Amino acid sequence: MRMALNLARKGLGKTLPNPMVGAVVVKNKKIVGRGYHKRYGESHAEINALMKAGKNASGATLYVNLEPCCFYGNTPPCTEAIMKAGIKKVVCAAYDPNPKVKGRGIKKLMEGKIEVEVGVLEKEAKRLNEIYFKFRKKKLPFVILFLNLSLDGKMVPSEPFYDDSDFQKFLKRLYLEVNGILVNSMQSEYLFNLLRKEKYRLFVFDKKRDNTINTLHNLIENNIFCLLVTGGKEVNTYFLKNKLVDKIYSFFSPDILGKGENPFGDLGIFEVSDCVCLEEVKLQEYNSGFLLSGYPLWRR
Ligand code: AOF
Ligand code: ZN
Repeated sequence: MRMALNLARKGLGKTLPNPMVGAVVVKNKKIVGRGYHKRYGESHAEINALMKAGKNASGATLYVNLEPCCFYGNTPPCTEAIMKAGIKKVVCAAYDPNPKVKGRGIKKLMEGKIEVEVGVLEKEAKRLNEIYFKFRKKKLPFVILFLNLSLDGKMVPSEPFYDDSDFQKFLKRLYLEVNGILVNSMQSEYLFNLLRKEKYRLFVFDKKRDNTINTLHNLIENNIFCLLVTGGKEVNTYFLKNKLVDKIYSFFSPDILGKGENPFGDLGIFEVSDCVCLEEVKLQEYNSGFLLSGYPLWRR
């Protein structure tokens, strides 16, 4: 399954609104076929892996990080191809939240007398496709809040990571998934330069004008599945207070400013025990600073 997840990752930035999916066919403890969903509209992971396996697929086990589909979309149902190939057992990581699938794929396979196991590395699989799961379940884009802070927690008006090639690699990877950026009116030159690469659509935040939830729903209609919020204090506070943030990246440069703006204003929290905390925190070291990431948890 780990191999399936790694194969799936190769589709990063090319599959949305489809998920990233990888599949491995195993027979007599040997890998006889591997495949992944390369880009939206093209054949599914299972089909690519089954093609590689050929006749060896008969009696083999298929590992896949998402429940196989069971309907005609851009491509025919994977469940049919799996049964036709004579696969004996299917191991998958998670159910597909697509209303056209949602357990029906598993049911179809079981009706075809195929042994099925669901839930292997489920958490990792859901994280890998966190953008897909969010829009399928909530019809909302996955919102990433990006903060650029000094060591004393103030918003840094420049980009200390401008010349940091390792950090640029991280940003490149991030921008493969992000397709909309929300800013407030005060923007840095760096961000504007990035936005000129037109793939990203720019939204300017206006609390008075926008009903944010409606606006976010509209973004999905416009194929914005992942929104990067990188505004000022007002935007950050609004998004966090309204529980609209799915993930936070906070870059800390080892500089002490002594003065400057805090990234958040009043969040309406009175007890320390009620504060917003981050889960699954990771810390990555770069030449120009540290990048902390995590998923916010609201305790109230
Ligand atoms: C799979 N394997 O590799 C992927 C799946 O229009 P289609 O035919 O490409 O179908 C897209 C839907 O199929 C997508 O929304 C999701 O439910 C599922 N994605 N399923 O068995 C794959 N990419
Ligand atoms: Zn499929």
